[in-house]
Amino acid sequence: MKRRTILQAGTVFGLFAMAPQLFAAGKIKPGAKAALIVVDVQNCFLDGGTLAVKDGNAVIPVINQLAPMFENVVVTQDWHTAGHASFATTYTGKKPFETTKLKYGTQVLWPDHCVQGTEDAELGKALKVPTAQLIIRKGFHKDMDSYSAFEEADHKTATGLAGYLKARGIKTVFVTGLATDFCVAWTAMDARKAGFEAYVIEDATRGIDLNGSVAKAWKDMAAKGVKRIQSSDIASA
Ligand code: VGL
Ligand code: ZN
Repeated sequence: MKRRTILQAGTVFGLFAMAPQLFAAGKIKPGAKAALIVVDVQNCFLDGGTLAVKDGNAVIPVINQLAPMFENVVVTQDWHTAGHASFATTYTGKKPFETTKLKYGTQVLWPDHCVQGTEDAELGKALKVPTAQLIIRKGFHKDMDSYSAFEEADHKTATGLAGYLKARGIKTVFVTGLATDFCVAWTAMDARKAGFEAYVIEDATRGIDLNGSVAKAWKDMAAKGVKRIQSSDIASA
């Protein structure tokens, strides 16, 4: 009994010793080697948008509160061409939320959304992340989608985000935004693939949920070592 207590205490001590900057009164302190990634908080995914995510606007106050706790903030925008390969209207006889086979695999077909240069593709007006250092746009190749902020749907074409983060000495990413089951999940999992530690801040995300895709996304993310936390787990510097 006594021996066991000592072993457990040792393990906890070990955790603190390995990553002291990460733990402060049980909270995570992001620090200089962490980045907040704000995924696709654009009009298209907000109330009244072309692909509005249910309750999507609820992520905005949470992200606005988190952003000042991070030294590094990256924002993404879904940024499609007109007639994009992910739009149902590009194909005859296809409806939104059906799928088609493209060169790189199965593609869900969406309503036309987030077209480059339109009001629909602008960042949500209520989003306040003035300290963001990079806005990365994705999904701009007409024939290929890109849910992930790291690589496009062929799982080969890089967006450049991994290189940018690595060049800046960033080791950990905290992913927020829309939608949990598509761009947030793919971004978090590709962050792991690129060698980053990855957290998803659950209350700073909302999902589309096609046939249980939110539950599946959490399961897939856990399998890849993505950690699921709440905004209250983060401490300001
Ligand atoms: C997204 C569907 C299509 C997303 C983007 O941001 O999660 N979802 N394009
Ligand atoms: Zn899209």
